[in-house]
Amino acid sequence: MKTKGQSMKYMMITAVAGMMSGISSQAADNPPKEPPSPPGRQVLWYDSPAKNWETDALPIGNGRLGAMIFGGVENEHIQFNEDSLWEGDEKDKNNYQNFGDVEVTLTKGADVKNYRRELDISRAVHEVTYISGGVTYRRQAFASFPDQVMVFRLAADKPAGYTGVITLTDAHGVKIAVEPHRLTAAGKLKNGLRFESQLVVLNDGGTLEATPEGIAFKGANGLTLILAAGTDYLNQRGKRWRTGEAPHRKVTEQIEKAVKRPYAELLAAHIKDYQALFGRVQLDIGKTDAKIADLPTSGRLDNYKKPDAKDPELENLLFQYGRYLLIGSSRNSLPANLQGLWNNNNSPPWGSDYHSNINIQMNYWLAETANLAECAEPLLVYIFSLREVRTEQTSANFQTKRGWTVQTENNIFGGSSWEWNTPGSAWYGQHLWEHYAFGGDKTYLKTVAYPVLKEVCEFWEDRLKTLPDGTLVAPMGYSPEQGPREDGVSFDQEIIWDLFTNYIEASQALGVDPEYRQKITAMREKLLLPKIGKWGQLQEWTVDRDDPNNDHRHVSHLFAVHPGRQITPSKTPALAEAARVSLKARGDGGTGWSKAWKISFWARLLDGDHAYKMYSELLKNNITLNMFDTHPPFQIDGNFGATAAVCEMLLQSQAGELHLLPALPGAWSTGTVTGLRGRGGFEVDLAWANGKVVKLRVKSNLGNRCRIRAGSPLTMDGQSSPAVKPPEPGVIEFETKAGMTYTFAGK
Ligand code: FUC
Repeated sequence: MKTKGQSMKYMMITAVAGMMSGISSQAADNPPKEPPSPPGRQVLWYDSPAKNWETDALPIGNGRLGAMIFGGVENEHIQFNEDSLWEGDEKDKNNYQNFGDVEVTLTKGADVKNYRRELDISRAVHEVTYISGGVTYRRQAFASFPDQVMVFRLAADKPAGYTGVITLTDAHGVKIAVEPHRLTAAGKLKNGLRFESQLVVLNDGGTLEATPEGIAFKGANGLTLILAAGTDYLNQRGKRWRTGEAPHRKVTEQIEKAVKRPYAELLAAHIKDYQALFGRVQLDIGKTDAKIADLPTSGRLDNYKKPDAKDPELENLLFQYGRYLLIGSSRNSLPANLQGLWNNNNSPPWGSDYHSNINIQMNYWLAETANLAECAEPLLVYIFSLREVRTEQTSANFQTKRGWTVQTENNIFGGSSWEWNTPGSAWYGQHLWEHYAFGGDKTYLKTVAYPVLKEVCEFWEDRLKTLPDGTLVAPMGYSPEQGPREDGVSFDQEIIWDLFTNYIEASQALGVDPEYRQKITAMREKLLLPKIGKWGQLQEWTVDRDDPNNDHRHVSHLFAVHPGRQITPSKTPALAEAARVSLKARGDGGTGWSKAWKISFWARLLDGDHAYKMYSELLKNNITLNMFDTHPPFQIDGNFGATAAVCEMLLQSQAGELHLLPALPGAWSTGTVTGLRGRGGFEVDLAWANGKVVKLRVKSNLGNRCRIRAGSPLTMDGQSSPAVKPPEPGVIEFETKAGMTYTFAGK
């Protein structure tokens, strides 16, 4: 067996060596010809290497695999992750794990000049360039979704004579197998999860040698490193959460396929694939003064902290960075966790887990609106995978027979810890519903979303308590991190209202279960509704005891404003005003995610200037050098929440109409956006000037009737008057055909 294994490995090395000719011809074609940052590219860039993983290093990711890159001149440090490397099981929530590190140590370069490290989020490519001894060195790195590997290239414009050593370190202490072209780490976690990472090194000229430390290279003009990693995790409880096969075969296959493709081809395939998603939304909220625009990102962030600083392109970059990070941490993979998937610690803050009382949901608010619906799928699949184990655990805790819910902290095996977050599954249901509300896929609705919505309704049907006057309340609820457990907390009531509403609409859309729909409709009528308290606030509890001095970061009782749809300024103005009073009292402080949520609240309350104030405060105070959101520590929900909030400022659709520029701040009075999505299957491009819509394109993907609230008159192109008689000033309504685009001019 052993001999056979070795000879197979040997054959692979020979095959890899044979492919080097393809790679080497690329190296000569790969000098840094283009300027580092042509206009229109969105980049984070720095004039020195990263020192700190959490705040400086830059992330790349393909949804499943990710890396943080430091960009040192003499020592390139790449820390990497794969999103299923988790300790724990159904009973033990435990932690998301670090995978390992790759280091490329190079001999000291002479007089290093013009150092630049950048992350181009319009191409999802990381680059390091510098000049040393008259040679321009250039490194590129990317995480390819089509090839399911990460690729690192070291090149130069003249014979570079790269000499040094490449090491792989496994975060669980596994001994590395060293071959001249390949480093392998294969092992098992304490929970039995098998994992493997492989790094293949291809040299352009010079030599490679296996040493006890790693792979030594000498006199190479270029090097290509291809990294693949995986585990035997499977998101199926019936198979005990395992594929049943060691990850070796798959990881090897991924590597072997990638090494056969020339570097330029891997890069081109990656960029094409990435841009098909990233390019859907473009935003312009103003130009930054050239003097500021030329600063490295660190300088931009510093400058932005000044009281009157203006940098709309940096504000835009933060918006787009959220989209970059979601594409990087949630694609045909597990959902983005508290750190997306980037984690260098085997015992990270909160286990880098899935928190169900705000954080995992916030991670996904942008997915539908910011036109990344594919990136929502990992969450939906994850929710679906938990049903069986959660039903058992829920039944053991609540003695229920139907449906399920979650505790606050969750892992990938359905394991859960800390406080029961009773409305957690109903909140998950919102994501299941919204994927349909935006995309309109009935097969998905029928097979994935509807069964879950229904069983969670059943959970509440069995659990809701009837008060003497017939009102229904959720027993023993908990408004996250506020006060004791009691009946009828607003957080629970509002989420259950949302669940019932989503269920009713889902069953209508499918034309199924009319009787059960009626039952849920009747129950929704009886639910205890939000109340206004003695200081005009929206009550957090049934008892009117909200403290006006409570400035806690959780503002859970405003769920009905956002992401819910029970309270809107147009339909429930008094409750919206009460929500505003509560929000003002909670104040503008908080952690990154808390601020991000508050921006969305202000947007839903149609106060664009307050939303903008908080967006810019988040950017000033909760964004680190690498533009990660910090709680502190690093917590990615604030990045995602900030992007989602900007969408809410520019387009809302929760109230049965496309509301254009509902919360446009004075600071962004002129601009354009393309590709925002609205419920009902609409894609919207907008141009505005002085706060008013001047151009509008609405693409109707599903052929639904379209109602638009623009706030100012719009005329459909090709017609001299509005398409239909406006139902009220500033509102138009018209029928659409699926696949057609409708364009309008505004005054
Ligand atoms: C909740 C929040 C904390 C943090 C943690 C991951 O408990 O209260 O602020 O976001 O989740």
